[in-house]
Amino acid sequence: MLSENQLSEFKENGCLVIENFKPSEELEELRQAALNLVKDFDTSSHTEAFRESVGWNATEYFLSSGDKIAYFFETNAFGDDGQLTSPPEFCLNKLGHAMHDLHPVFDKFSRDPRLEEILGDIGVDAPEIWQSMYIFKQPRIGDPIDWHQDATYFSTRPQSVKAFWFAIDDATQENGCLWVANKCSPLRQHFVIEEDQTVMKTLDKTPWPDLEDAKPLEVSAGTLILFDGLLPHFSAPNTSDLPRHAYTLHVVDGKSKYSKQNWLQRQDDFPVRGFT
Ligand SMILES: O=C(O)CCC(=O)C(=O)O
Repeated sequence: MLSENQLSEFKENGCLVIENFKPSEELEELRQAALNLVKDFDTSSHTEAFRESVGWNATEYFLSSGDKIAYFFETNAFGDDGQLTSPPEFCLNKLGHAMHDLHPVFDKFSRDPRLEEILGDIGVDAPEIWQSMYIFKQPRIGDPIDWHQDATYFSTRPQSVKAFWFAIDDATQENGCLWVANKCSPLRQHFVIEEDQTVMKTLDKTPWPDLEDAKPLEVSAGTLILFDGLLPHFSAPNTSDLPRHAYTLHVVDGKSKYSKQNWLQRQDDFPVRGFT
């Protein structure tokens, strides 16, 4: 699937941009599926948990979302009275984290045989899809995502996590496209569960790259960005009037050892799956 040039680009930069990967019909099908989930989401059925379900807040709601379709809001989604300031479709941050296993449209989009081929090309022989996220990055209130490496959240021995990031809309600097470092670097942090508490452990004190050593990935809808779990990346706030929907998958190699301290674990009755 990947050419020699693409393979060497991925090896060198920890990142590969593949334009026109998904046709517009598939993008629209996924967008519609996400919006239908939002339409069916009964905000009155959620009490405190959903008010706390903002960004990466490690609440019980977040920590138990690894095998569910859960709803996470932008930081500014709630007014002083604790009520949503606009309907959920305009202030949700993302849906996560198991749409790929629980929803037929997400399942089909995620289990595209070409993704498995790409993973084989880069040496992930026994892929396991641990997480899916539909990220809304709302116009004007879309929160920034700070510098991080995905292996912080999906640690394996040896490190193997790879991210697939699909642009559902055109992504620009104005609407908060991804920024990536020029290359992979040592894993700085591990987000772990320790004695029922979540802890961000420092593993390496290498500073995050300067902006001059990062590049914005301005891409059209349908583009796939593949990146390594050790590649630092972030996205700035969406200050524009346009949405920047994206869909991501995090995949590890089942031949590596998945850390028991990772926040996302699956139970025997709902095990992690690959592409079949
Ligand atoms: O889409 C974004 O804004 C950031 C996504 C991201 O950083 C991730 O999936 O790890």
